Amino acid sequence: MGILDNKKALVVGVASNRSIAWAIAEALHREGAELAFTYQNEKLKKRVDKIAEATGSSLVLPCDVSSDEQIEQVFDAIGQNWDGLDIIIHSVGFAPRELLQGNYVDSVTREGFLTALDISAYSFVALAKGGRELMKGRNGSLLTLSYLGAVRAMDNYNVMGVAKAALEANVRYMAHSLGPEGTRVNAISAGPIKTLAASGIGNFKKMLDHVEAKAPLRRSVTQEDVANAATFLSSDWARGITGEIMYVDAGYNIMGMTDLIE
Ligand code: NAD
Ligand code: 0WE
Repeated sequence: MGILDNKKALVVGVASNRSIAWAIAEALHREGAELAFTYQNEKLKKRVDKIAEATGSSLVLPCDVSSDEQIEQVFDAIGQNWDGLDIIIHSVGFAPRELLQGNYVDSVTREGFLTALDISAYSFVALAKGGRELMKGRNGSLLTLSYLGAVRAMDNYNVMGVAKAALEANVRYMAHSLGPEGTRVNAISAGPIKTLAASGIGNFKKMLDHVEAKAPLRRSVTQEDVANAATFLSSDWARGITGEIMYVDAGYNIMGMTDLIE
């Protein structure tokens, strides 16, 4: 008996075995969900095939979220294989690398801004639109991944912070829109985790050390920490929760001034 028995879930955002989406897929599977996956491009297909095999899934579909056509094809395929859909996990973010360093106003461009907002924020509601009919009336759950840079100014996160702010507002408007049909919409705001999306980000180790020194729990979080919270939010245990941004960050976000106690 798992808390997701009989639920069908689509997982978007696996790029490696370190992806947050990979750990979420394992946890959803452990709790009994049946899974479908998408991959961004042919280069990543092999890795997604691996997690699909490990979780007994045979639905593995191409989806670059900048393409409405590919999104439509994903839900056509799901509709042909399943009688409905209960859960969508959106674990996708992207901004051109040059924009994720240095002075925000210097590095931001119109094109980079639009790309960041398109891939990191619009794509969540695009998936909601695509899956809407399949999810209607099933106590469905949509979940995305955010970061504290949505609500605080942070070195280097720059345009991604603006995109995450739009993503978090998207969560609230989508919750308002889809609530009447029984679909919940939430986000997890995760603390920093070493994944592909974090690789090549300067000073990432420094960020982890900082969190481990300052967070109430004196540690950083793991993919599994996020995956367990994601499983809860996707389950009927969270039936009363929608429009929420849940922090899974060892408590880092609550802190103000520290280091005054002798
Ligand atoms: P990751 O690199 O494993 O995942 C990012 C995913 O985005 C990849 O699977 C990639 O294929 C996908 N993606 C990017 N552009 C795409 C496109 N055009 N179409 C389809 N897919 C596309 O890294 P991750 O850390 O697991 O990131 C997952 C989510 O978690 C992101 O939204 C990220 O912002 C968020 N997040 C990460 C951290 C962290 O520190 N790692 C912290 C908080 C939130
Ligand atoms: O959301 C993210 C990172 C998302 C991301 C990562 C990349 C790297 C490769 C978006 N776009 C790109 N583009 C690329 O070309 N995180 C929460 C992880 C992260 O990224 C940071 C962070 C943290 C934390 C960037 C600067 C500062 C902190």
